[in-house]
Amino acid sequence: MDQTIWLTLICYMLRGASTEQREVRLKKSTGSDCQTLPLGAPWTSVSAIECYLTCVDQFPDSCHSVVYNPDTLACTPGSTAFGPIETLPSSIPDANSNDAIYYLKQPVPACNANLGFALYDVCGTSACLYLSTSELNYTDAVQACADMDSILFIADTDARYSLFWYVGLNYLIQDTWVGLSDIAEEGKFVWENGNTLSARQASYAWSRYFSQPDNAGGNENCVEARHLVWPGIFGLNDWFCFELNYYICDAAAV
Ligand SMILES: *[C@@H]1O[C@H](CO)[C@@H](O)[C@H](O)[C@H]1NC(C)=O
Ligand SMILES: [Ca+2]
Ligand SMILES: [Ca+2]
Repeated sequence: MDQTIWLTLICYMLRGASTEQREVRLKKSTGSDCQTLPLGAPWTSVSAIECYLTCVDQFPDSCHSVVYNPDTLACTPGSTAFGPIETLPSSIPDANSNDAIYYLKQPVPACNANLGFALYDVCGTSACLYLSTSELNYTDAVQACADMDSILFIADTDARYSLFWYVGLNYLIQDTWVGLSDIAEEGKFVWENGNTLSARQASYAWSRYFSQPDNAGGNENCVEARHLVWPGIFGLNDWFCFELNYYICDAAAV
């Protein structure tokens, strides 16, 4: 059951001498569907809408969600919303209270369905992805994506990782390459867009069930999404680049 609703607001915001008018669509989600990270300490607001407007006023560039509790009137400013990631410390809302999260839809990338790409969306973050139907080694997968003006899937933020998690659990049926490797320098994992895997992401993204990454045989340098049993326990694993795997191309990250 979808327990979410979109609220459409017209916001009038005073910015110096000029008045900016824009439409804001906030989606309300209860329980544990969506989370965010707090941008600061909570304050009191009389409504969820006032909560959001105050958040934008205080954090014009980074407020993408709020958590509002109608019992306590507590309003907590939040960053980009993301779907549940197993254990991300300090994430809100608190699923055991009447906290509700209201999040803003992020820009939706153009998506060319003719090439087999489709939009996937979680908690307002979307990506235009191609889920392969055949297997290639890592270097051939990188090239296959490039040939379609795309890049192996990049999950370099909490929001994009949660989208990847959602796709992994709901659509993948085999071990699948993502755009992450330590080919250039052993132990230093870099996304195909050049961003380094952050320590915080590393704390939740690797499969804990086999203590990954383990650089088995001294030669595992490419990263796959791996299930213990498909569908089942899920996480990242370093793996042999020459092995054949399914792969995900990401058109939005180019
Ligand atoms: C991947 O396969 C191609 C042939 O399709 C081969 O030329 C290339 O060396 C292989 N890459 C790896 C990392 O094994
Ligand atoms: Ca390695
Ligand atoms: Ca491994």
